[in-house]
Amino acid sequence: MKYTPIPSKLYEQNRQRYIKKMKPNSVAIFPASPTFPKSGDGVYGYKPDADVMWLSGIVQEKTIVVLYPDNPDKNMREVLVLLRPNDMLEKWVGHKLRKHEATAISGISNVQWLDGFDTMLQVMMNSADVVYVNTNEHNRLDVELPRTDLAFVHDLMKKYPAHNYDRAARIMKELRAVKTKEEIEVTKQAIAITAKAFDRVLKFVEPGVMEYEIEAEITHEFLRNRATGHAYGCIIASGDRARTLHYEENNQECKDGELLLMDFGAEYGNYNADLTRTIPVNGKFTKRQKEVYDACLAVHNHGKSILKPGILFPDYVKSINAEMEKQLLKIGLITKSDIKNQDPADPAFRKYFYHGVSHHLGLVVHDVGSYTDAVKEGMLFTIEPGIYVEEEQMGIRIENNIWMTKSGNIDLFKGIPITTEEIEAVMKRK
Ligand SMILES: [Mn+2]
Repeated sequence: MKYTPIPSKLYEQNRQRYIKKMKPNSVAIFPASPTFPKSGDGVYGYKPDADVMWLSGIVQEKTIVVLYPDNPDKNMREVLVLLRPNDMLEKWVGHKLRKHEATAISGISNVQWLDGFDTMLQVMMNSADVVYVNTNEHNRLDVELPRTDLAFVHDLMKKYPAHNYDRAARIMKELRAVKTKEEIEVTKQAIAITAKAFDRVLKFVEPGVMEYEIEAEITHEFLRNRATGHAYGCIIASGDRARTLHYEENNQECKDGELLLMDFGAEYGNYNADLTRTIPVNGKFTKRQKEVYDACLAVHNHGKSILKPGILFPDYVKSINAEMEKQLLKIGLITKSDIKNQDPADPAFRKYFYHGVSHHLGLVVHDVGSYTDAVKEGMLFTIEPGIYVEEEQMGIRIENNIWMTKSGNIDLFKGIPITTEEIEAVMKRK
């Protein structure tokens, strides 16, 4: 990992929050996600399991976190299980964590080697009544590969069929959605790096540059600032490409007169930033581009003014949609009769705005969290309305990351150019 050490307090606090939600005399087991094979003998760069990361800060394959807060043996209330380092492995792939290093990162004093895990677990299982097992409960989960999370649970249940099992993910979903001050501090670093990359790009873009050259500028800025890399496949979409929400080819020329939509974010300390900006390739918005841009910005600002603790998430979405409808009327993309004759299941504004306006953000870009309940203090959301106009080969999206606070919210992207005037001022050339 490239990032500088994160204070272990972040993870200690998270474990305390989790333990408070556990039933009496229960044990919770969190195995890390596996490494994923490429074709041939390669593997993809290790992406730590978000739950293991949240509980321990450990980025190493085959790690397991075990919590057993009511264990009569004080030393066994929090245990971190690690792969035992061996010479040959380290000659090939490099250093593996020693016990004292893992303790420094996680704040967990009892670190055990994986080869002793089964024996250790047997003693714990024989005394615990409830076992929290962790499976991926993301609402949009869709995988073809065999699920190692399920395999672990099945094995455990086969060996210990008489225990009461419960869902670790249900608690995780609720807790991980609410970010602590410490987590926001790390997120702010991811955002600061993302802001630097955007500034670099504003000064770099001109007619004739290729989309991949812009991607390279961003990657350069990310890595030299200790980001792990991109939080997700970055989208550099000039002209009509901007209407494709997950366009990642980034292989076209940016042409004079076009708009350029860029959706990218740095991953730093395993936390993510998620920024979208739309800029004019030649540094100056046309009158029409500015009109559509300002309509999108008005919806964005409306979102910021109402997304606060207490609002029901579906009510927020309804209000955004109403504002979008108003703005689209104003710029002539839809008419009053379009609205009058619309199918309520597919309203007129959907032709130009066809995605969700906000998602939870954290250790995962589309982080876990509820989209049906009231918004809570501590949640971190994106606000990202978009207007996509096929007739005008144009797509605009404006996205910031907003942290819910007791008194309202904080825009973590404050200071990053967002109005047409601010963008044009930075792009201005002699
Ligand atoms: Mn987003």
